[in-house]
Amino acid sequence: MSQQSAHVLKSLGGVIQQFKLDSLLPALRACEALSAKNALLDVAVLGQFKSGKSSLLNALLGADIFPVSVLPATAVITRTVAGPNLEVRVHHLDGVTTDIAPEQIEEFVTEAGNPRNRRNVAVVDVFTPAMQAWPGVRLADTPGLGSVFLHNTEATRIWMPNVAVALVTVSAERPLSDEDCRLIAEARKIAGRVVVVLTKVDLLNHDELSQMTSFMDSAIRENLGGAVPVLPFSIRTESARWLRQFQEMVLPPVASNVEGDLEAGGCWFASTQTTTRMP
Ligand SMILES: Nc1nc2c(ncn2[C@@H]2O[C@H](COP(=O)(O)OP(=O)(O)O)[C@@H](O)[C@H]2O)c(=O)[nH]1
Ligand SMILES: [Mg+2]
Repeated sequence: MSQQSAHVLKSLGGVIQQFKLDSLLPALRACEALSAKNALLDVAVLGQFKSGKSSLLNALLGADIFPVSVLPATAVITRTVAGPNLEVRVHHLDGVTTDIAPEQIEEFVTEAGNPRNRRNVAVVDVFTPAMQAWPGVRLADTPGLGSVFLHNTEATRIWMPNVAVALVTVSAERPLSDEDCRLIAEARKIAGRVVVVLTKVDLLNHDELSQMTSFMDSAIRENLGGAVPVLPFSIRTESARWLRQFQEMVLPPVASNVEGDLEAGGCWFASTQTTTRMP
């Protein structure tokens, strides 16, 4: 970090503390993190509740790290990054950090274990050997947007400026909604790259999947005035194939561009082509 940036951030921190502007603390932390040497590239999964965000991340990691539920499960932003052992670190809103046992994670990141975020968690970091394939990349699970739990939605919005790559999950159970389009538009403004992941495609037959992806391509073009790649995905059937396709298309370019991305301020990709990948 340059001396000037360090000075500005320090002054900002002072102002935030003096006027008790706690809601600005996450944004300040984001600036500090991005300015730090060896900053990580954040790849975030965003999407409506139950659209399969946590399941997608668990499938990618090959480990059940993120809690999955038929009810809204993820209450705070949970990030995962490479580490030699499985370790879980909780950052509280007041700046205090505590390490917890991996079995305790649900008590901190789920709505059931941490209702209305009464434990005042800012973010949870999971260090795992499962991320060794993507050094420098931090995958983040987020609370769903369009939520009945307003504090969850707020947590995601406040943190979004950190995101270099946004994966927006849209469930095959329901066609692309206005809310999904708004989220994709918002993600495009903030993240350098946006990929829409059409989840739960096991619920569709081949023809329905074709119809759904063409509908999404045209709806995205119409609503956003440009194309965004749409990738089908499922954890239930043929998961190995979807996963392979996802890994080929999304993660290696991200991992190999970590340094360039960070130097360029996190923006290395602007999609102009629809690249829906069909089976
Ligand atoms: N049929 C089907 N169900 C899925 C798939 N992925 C997730 N689910 C289910 O969808 C529900 C919500 O999943 P979750 O990952 O918790 O969604 P999140 O709230 O977006 O993180 C759970 O009941 C999952 O078992 C999938 O590929 N196919
Ligand atoms: Mg979740």
